[in-house]
Amino acid sequence: MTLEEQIKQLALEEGANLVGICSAESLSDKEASDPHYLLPEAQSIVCFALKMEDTLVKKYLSKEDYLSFCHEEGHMTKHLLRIGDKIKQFLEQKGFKAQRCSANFNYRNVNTASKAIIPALRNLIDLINKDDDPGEDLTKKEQKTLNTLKKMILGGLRKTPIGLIPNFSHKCAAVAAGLGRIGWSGNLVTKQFGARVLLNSVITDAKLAPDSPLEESPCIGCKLCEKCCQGGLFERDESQIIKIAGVEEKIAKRNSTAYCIAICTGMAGQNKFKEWSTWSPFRFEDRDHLPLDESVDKYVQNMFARAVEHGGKEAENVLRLVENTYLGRNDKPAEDFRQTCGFCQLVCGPTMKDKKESYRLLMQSGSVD
Ligand code: B12
Ligand code: SF4
Ligand code: SF4
Repeated sequence: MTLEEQIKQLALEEGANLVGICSAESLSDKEASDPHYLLPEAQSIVCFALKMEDTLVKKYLSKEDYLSFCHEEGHMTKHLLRIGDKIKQFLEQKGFKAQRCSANFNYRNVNTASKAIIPALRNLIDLINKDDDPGEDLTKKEQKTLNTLKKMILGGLRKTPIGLIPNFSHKCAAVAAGLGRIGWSGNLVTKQFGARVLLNSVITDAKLAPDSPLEESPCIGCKLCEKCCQGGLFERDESQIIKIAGVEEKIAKRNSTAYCIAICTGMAGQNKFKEWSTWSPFRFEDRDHLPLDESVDKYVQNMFARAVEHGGKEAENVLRLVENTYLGRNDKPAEDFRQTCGFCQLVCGPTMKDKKESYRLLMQSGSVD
């Protein structure tokens, strides 16, 4: 067996559903996908995918069962790290350098070195809750701490980076390695599983024979992904051309990431006509007034600060996001994972019949209070 075949066999034995190889050179033109950032000697990337369980996705979309799907996503993320570690070990045993990426929550422009923010935010939320409790009084010392923490942390949240640059873009690698193509939504769409896959990659200095990108895109242009997005991250009628490893993709024109962050982080999530929602119980004020220009970034940053000031569950939601970002999910139990939207990805099942059924389930699913 060639080295490439051995790597792919190992990935599949470890549970990957799709695996492919691309060259480092093919991805070096874009900051987000330049593998030399993580491994200066990078020559090749092994990219792999795990598929989601369709029945759990449908129960999630129809609001029948929340936690089973959340746990599935949490376990998938851990599984992606394990597969990556096995490939890294294998390559290192062969004498090569290898860098296993994080599946998600790892950005070039977010400094997560100091984890002190996590206990400080916990402390702030506890003090806000205590202050709001009519049966409790803050001591002078607590009041002082509350004021200091508010100044420090709320100021920081109002500067939350919105344009996130990943350490390494798995979607770009997956296109170059032939796992799928970028669909209208901006998600990777595969022939076998639609967009219902999560990705990870291993970067190595081994010069491996690359696979070819798929010639035809599995995206059929149904745009059901856009119909179930409340955030407006991407357009229905306007397109943009992007180029990945020489492949031209015509995808929806993408707007500020803030439009997804507002919804997908669980800060809000009811559709305009109040017929259905995400799994988030929170509704930010002025949902219909989410700015349509670049001021949306500021608006969403303020939303995080306002949620903390509210205290209670809304503040806990922000703490969860901060933990995800700072711990990169590596150090958190899989069961802690909470997803509230992801609809643009989850609606995009492997067949048109599945997509239509998934869309119908979501539209009839009502609202979470
Ligand atoms: C940052 C990020 C986000 C940000 C920004 C999204 C983005 N920029 O693409 C936010 C928070 C909005 C987000 C949302 C979601 N994400 Co996300 N996210 C990432 C992350 C960390 C990097 C994304 C990336 O590769 N960007 C590529 C760069 C090039 O995009 P950009 O600079 O913003 O693009 C601009 C230009 O450069 C140009 N462009 C030029 N080249 C390219 C190439 C691509 C691929 C695109 C889309 C654009 C683009 O277009 C844009 C300007 O309009 C990856 C994990 C990882 N490390 O890879 C997960 C990842 C992409 N997310 C994922 C998922 C599932 C989601 C969500 C469905 C939410 C969820 N439930 O998890 C939504 C989907 C939103 C959507 N329709 O795109 C999966 C995707 C799986 C799949 N089948 O594609 C990933 C790969 C995580 C994983 N390990 O599986 N995400
Ligand atoms: S839902 Fe339809 S249009 Fe959207 S990415 Fe999937 S196949 Fe393409
Ligand atoms: S995850 Fe939800 S809010 Fe974000 S782009 Fe997809 S459908 Fe829209």
